[in-house]
Amino acid sequence: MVLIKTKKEIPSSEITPEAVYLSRRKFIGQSSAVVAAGALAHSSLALPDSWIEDHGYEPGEEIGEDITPEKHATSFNNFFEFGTRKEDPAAHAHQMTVEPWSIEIKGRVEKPGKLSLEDVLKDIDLEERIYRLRCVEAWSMVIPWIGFPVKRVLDKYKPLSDAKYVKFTTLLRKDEMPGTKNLLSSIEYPYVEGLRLAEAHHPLAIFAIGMYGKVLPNQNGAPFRLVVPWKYGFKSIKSIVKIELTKRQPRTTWNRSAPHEYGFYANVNPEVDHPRWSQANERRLPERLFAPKRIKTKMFNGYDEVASLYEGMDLKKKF
Ligand SMILES: Nc1nc2c(c(=O)[nH]1)N[C@H]1C(S)=C(S)[C@@H](COP(=O)(O)O)O[C@H]1N2
Ligand SMILES: [Mo]
Repeated sequence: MVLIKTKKEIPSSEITPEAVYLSRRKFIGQSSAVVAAGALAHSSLALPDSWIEDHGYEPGEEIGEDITPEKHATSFNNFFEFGTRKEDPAAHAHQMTVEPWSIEIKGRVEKPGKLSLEDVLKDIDLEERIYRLRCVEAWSMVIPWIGFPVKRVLDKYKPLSDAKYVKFTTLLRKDEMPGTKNLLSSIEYPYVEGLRLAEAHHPLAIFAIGMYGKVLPNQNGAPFRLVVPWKYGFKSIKSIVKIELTKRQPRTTWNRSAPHEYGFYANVNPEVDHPRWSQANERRLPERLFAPKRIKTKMFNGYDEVASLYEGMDLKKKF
């Protein structure tokens, strides 16, 4: 179908721009397919069936990289607030109340405030983005997100000229998040992540509110999460309740927990190994027992268009 089932072999470095271009074209041709973000704000509402049919999510055989089947992307997760095993988020995240949801926007912005998710999403059009997700643990998936550029939201609240970083914070509600009660946890809660403002402004950085043509399941970070496809997965923080513009680099969860293992930048880089394992290759999920899919990891996860954000930087030091 339109997005992925093309006969042409799409070079993997182009899968996203190509997919985005095609989906935009599709949207322009059929105005009914452009879904106002507000329509997805309630988790009880799904995208119209016709939209899903138009896009067809069966994994394509023809392209170099198949979309990861939905059942794998929604049952093999990292969301430590619900436990550290891959199956824990799918088992426990239903306990998280996602309606109503509000997001506080504060710090170096002209218009701070606490807004309902519906207000944050007002006047924002949705796009589908098919992105690779490369976890620092050396596995990866290909996921069709539904979202919009981070910049669209930040612009509404007008960052001040001295804002240099964006800090994101996940919900912390202990009685709904069994993982946060673990006294031996390797990380602290609430989960915090951050980007330089220039990174957050890059058109590939999105907030997602859906995947596979539906609203986000809780285990994937409902109702509102970050997706930064050229960085390791831990930067793509889930279930965001606070966005803060800052002058200084925020202290982020995994970086605080083990600074020599998890840098603030966390760009996917096959030349900078994790102290305990190589980052040169990755396992593309799902794997079958006797058919492991080992592929070479690419610089910036294959998203070369972000390279200019790091010009003149030593990415071995700023890992
Ligand atoms: N709040 C929060 N966000 C999080 C995590 C987490 O434990 N808590 N895990 C991160 C990691 S390590 C990865 S790989 C991705 C996984 O996203 P997915 O489950 O949607 O594939 O979420 C990231 N966002
Ligand atoms: Mo990860």
